[in-house]
Amino acid sequence: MTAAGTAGYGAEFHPYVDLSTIGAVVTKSLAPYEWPGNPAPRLHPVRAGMMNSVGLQGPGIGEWLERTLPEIIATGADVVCSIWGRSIEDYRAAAEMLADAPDSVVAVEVNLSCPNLEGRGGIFAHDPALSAEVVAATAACARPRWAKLSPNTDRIVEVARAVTEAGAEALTLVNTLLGLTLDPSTLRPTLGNGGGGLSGPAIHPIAVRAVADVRAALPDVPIVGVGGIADTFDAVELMAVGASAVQIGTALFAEPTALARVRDGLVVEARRRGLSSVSGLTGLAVL
Ligand code: RRO
Repeated sequence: MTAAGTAGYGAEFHPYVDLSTIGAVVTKSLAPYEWPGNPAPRLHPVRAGMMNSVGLQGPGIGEWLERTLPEIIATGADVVCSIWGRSIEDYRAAAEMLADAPDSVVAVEVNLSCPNLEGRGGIFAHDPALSAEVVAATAACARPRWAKLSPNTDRIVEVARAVTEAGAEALTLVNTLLGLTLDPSTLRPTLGNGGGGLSGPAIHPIAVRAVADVRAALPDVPIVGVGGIADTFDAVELMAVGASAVQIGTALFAEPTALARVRDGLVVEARRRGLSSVSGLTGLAVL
């Protein structure tokens, strides 16, 4: 799958990879309303990754359903709609707006872990009870909900347990890490909003650890692994520690076709290990 936030809201990657041949297109997170996002610059490349502070810019779910979703559906892709809000009521409204979405919207990813959400006193996914309340409020979307969690906490297992008890069918692990970079001449932050979220190969071992820890505690909950996948083995690693599927994000900025390269690499890797399907890679790690 594409990772939320790295492939837009529509079918813009279709010229590079037939989107009907990947797991799903995961949208950038959408709120029940239009949101302007943060001041530029919003992206900044760093060693082994990227910093971002996009600030949740988006057209709102209503506009997306009407104008952009049809172009993804036309490609034959499955769609996972990522949602965000500043309050529990926002998440509830977002879920209600998706209740009658076409069947191509196969799941809703409840983004509890944006690092660039100003003015609400922290990341939802650092608080197990609050995260559970958000997930419970999103049942109206009437399709499987995946909770996207934060690596910026040592409570990820607790949060994972709380959100699955509240109705999340799967967990997407992990979002970006809080970071800050400076411009070498001005010594001001490189991003328009100050700090941001770090993604890319730098965070890959952190994602692998998060998936392994959550899988050990909750072996029956499906996990979608995401964090710094650039090559096939990165995806194999996330699956081996317990992910049932993976998402690719930062690598797409330099190489949109990485989606197909890693997908095909997983098939080869499964065969090489004598497995009849890629899903056989899940849980193979010897820990
Ligand atoms: O929009 C963003 O700034 C953003 C989001 Br919603 C997120 O979940 N993770 C991230 O690194 N950036």
